[in-house]
Amino acid sequence: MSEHQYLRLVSDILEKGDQRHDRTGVGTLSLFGAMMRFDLSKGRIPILTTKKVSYRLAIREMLWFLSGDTNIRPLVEQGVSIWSDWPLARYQAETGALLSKKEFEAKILADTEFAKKWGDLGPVYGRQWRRWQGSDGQVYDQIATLIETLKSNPSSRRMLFHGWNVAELKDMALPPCHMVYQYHVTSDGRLNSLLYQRSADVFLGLPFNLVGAAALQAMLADQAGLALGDLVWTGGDVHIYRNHIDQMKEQLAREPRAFPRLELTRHPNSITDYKIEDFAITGYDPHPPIKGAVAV
Ligand code: UFP
Repeated sequence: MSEHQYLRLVSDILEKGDQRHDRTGVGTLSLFGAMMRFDLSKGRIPILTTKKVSYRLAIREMLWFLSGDTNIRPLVEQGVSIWSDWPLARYQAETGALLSKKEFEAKILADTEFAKKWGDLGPVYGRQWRRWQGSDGQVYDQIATLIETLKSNPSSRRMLFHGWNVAELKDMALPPCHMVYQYHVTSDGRLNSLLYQRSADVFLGLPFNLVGAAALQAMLADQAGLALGDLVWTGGDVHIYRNHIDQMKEQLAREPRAFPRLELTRHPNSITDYKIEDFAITGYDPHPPIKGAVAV
């Protein structure tokens, strides 16, 4: 079962990880360079079962990326708080105000101007994927180009999109972690994908990133009329925060179960038209959730 790959990665990091200081001040155990390969061809996608993963949040986040939006407001409207810590930290640093996340999110929802000013994350994923501003003055929709190429020239070796827009990094709340997605179509019409993630929080971030990448692959295959192949995940700085070590040991002691199935129940005309209700996940039978604080 392929969840063993994740658990092996966790135990490798716990055993051999370099103890490092990191930007957040929390400290990590870290390995450099890792790979996992998940076979999606049987309809199962890598939603971890050794703890309950709120996969709907990850799919909602992916739909938000695809919409091209970079403001947290539409996420908060759907009860998704995963991006709220960054703008809240900026708000507190710049105004000195001490708001809880709940209070901050309430203001984002109640006040359009406040949301515009404080809820934007800068030119993060959605902007780069859908509206990359070229030095030639043109705006590039990398996702539309990708889908077009998947349909018209599936043997291309140039099917990828990239979030690391060097000129705009300084304006982003967080430089992209899941940074490059490359695609490949086999001669029998299966869509493979390879995600390169430069930095991976193995306990909190990575389980989400796997769901997002798999959901995206399923949508792209649906749009291009292809079957699903492998999802290859590769990580650069792959780390466990020191305050997640106990949780990771607890998770390692659990026996993985079969990954759930994903079925898209509708075939929208465009990649931007998918709704959360279109993702039917069945057979998800995870162990209980494990809580841990996110390092901002
Ligand atoms: N992180 C992830 N996945 C994500 C995301 C962030 O694992 O999708 F947005 C983690 C990786 C790292 C931190 O622990 O957030 C980003 O910090 P840095 O930019 O210093 O790598």
